[in-house]
Amino acid sequence: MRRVALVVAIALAGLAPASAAGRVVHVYNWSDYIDPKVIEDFTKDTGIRVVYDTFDSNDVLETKLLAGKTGYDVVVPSASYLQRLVGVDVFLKLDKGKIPNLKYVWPEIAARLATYDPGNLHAVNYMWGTTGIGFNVAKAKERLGGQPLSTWDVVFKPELLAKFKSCGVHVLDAPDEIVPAALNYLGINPDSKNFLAKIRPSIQKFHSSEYINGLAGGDICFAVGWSGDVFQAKKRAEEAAEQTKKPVVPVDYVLPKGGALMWFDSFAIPKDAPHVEEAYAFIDYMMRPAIAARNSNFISYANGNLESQKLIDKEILNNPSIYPDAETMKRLYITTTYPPEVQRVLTRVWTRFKTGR
Ligand code: SPD
Repeated sequence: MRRVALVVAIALAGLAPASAAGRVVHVYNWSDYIDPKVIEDFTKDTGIRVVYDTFDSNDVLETKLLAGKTGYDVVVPSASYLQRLVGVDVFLKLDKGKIPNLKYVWPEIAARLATYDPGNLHAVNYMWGTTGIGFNVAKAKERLGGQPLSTWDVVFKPELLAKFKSCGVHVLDAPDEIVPAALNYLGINPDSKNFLAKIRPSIQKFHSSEYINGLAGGDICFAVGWSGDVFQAKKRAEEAAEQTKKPVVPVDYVLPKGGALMWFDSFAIPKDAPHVEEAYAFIDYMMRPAIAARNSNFISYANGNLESQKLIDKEILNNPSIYPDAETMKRLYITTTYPPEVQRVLTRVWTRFKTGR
């Protein structure tokens, strides 16, 4: 993935504490998952330079962490991967005294995260969201003839997905999410072999980040994707229309009625992190309510910081597809880590699905 080396010179920042000269933190986070100004401000406020790399797949992150010596100080695995990596002792047990802003965590989210990391010993929730469908409202209307796009039928009924083939369909390259979505759709029908193969011809690409610009620019019309990313696509489409004075590409997100995955991405520190003190400083900074709110306002994801909600834009906080209300919450399910033998089957099923063989 893209490497964004944010070398914010301490000398230029002017505000940097002199004692912090030369300090650095290496952060490995999801793409499109932070307000870039927040990184600059972190350096200004603490004097710690940030080297910021991005990924768009838990599998990529996991492979690196299992190989070791990544050089990263802060990483952001999703909860089911966190669970497996905690099991093989990849992360430092957090010294919570070094993260005073933990007092702002949202207890409900911390409790949910404890399913994966008992006692919340190794991770602090950053953002959380859901996996649903991003779509071009106008193209969906044309193709579905006014029938609402509100269930997973539109993905898993081959004849429905085929209607979108001509305007571009992307699906997350995330077997741990798409296979459970298919099983949930089937009501856990185990015989899913041919089932996925039938929708394969309508899918142009498996990718976990290109769909943001794809939807915003009208190059694709349909994506199984992550909530905040689709809302970022909507925002980019609106900004582009504003700049070009052309009609806006109408993007929307739906959490299908049949149920959708809810996931949690959390900060953790690898055991072999070279700059542990700086990693704590980074996590603590991200847990400042004002900073957590700025990030959520920028990336359209819910965060795990209760106090920040006072500062979150109303259109984000009151959007049930970002901050689900009790009714929406009932439709969300979670997945936990797979034992290695199941993971192997999943990988095989996924490769067969993608290659269409
Ligand atoms: N662009 C940031 C997307 C973050 C998505 N995290 C998803 C994890 C799903 N298991």
